[in-house]
Amino acid sequence: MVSRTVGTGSALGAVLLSLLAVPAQAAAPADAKAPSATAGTADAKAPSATAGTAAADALAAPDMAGLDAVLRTALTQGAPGAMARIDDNGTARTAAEGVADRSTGRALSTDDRFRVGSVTKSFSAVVLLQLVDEGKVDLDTSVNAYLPGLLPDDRITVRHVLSHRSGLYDYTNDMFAQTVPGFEAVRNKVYTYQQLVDLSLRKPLNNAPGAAYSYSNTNFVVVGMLIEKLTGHPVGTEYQNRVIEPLHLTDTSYVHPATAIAGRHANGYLTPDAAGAALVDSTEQTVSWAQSAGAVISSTRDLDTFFSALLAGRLTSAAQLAQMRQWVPVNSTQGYGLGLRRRDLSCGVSVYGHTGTVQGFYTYAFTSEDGSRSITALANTSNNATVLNTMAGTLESAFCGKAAAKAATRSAAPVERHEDIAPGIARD
Ligand code: HEL
Repeated sequence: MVSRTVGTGSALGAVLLSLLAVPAQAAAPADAKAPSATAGTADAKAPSATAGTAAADALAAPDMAGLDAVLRTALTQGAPGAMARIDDNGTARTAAEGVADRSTGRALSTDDRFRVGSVTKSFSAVVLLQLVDEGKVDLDTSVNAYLPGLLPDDRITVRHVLSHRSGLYDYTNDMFAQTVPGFEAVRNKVYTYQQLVDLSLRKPLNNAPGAAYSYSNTNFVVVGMLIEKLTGHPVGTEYQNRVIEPLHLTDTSYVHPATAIAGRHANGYLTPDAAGAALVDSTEQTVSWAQSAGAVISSTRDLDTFFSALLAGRLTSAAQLAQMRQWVPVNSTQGYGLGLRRRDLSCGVSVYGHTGTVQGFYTYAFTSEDGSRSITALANTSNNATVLNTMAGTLESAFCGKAAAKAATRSAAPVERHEDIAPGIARD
């Protein structure tokens, strides 16, 4: 067990100062326009802005012993390593168990970089919402107005793709129906965005535009295409200029289609479908199948900094942050905004961020209402729903403190609800 407390006051101060230079901070119109039903569209699941308002100053102290117990449990369930970093008002607390590299036995460290999977979607959403702030794109305009002829239905708006309500089929359902063969088939492949959209469009829409929440990587491939079309730059350049540099995220990169994770990093270990089969080292891959939906590399410190800044309102205008926080229900304890998840914890606290599953890496990165307390947790395995569910407990330890442990002894641990879009892919 590694667990330490580190003051980060001066580093945080530098970040805050630098944020004064972040573009698109100007006060924007206060009307956080709620999505309206397009003619002929059953906007059955209209997002609401009301859920999740617990004040950050009411948070219990993090339960570091409970956090470490969660990480150790993940190891007993098959994760080679598991770690978490909490950044709480300038104080960092870290815990790590197990190994970063099974071949050398090197211990996992919270300084290690890793693949963040769909946490990338929050980076993409921030870039697009900054473009909304700049008047370059409108949330309630058809995607086809910006990318003529791309999508089969003109009623699909920019807001629909950002909130997974477009109905666009998720091509990864088929790609990863068989876990290891699916992964090996794409590990070194380089796709264009158009090719990924074409894979999706082989299947009909899951639902009429706006009618239902249906998580799909295709949506954030379209977001990447919008960013590139509107800015004239690759998404990596926009992440760099708008998020990575202003926040000094020195562990964060977007290197598509390069396959290596530069610098000190955790190796990822994919769990095969066959029970008892050896883990597959899945560290190196292009992640071209995901790109703006999932190819960012980062660290626990950087993701804490990112979500703290986002919820504190330092990456978009207040109006666009309010748009990101218009929730579509996912299940009884979760909502999806615009590239942002909300999770309601057992102690009544709601937290904001994203989860990520990319071969060999499970990530949870969430922050409090005002961004003052953040946690990023990683297990360096995937295709292991037991580990995924266990790692959700890191949020309970970080934001509910010892109350979470008490609640767990009173009733069964909270059960994750999965949208089983493809065999073995737990999506929520
Ligand atoms: S799935 C999710 C998660 N998101 C979505 C995206 C991401 N990741 C993927 O689409 C990867 C799917 C394959 C993952 C692979 C594994 O476990 O490594 N599983 C299989 O191949 C199963 N046959 C909704 C969970 C998110 O949290 O947003 O990241």
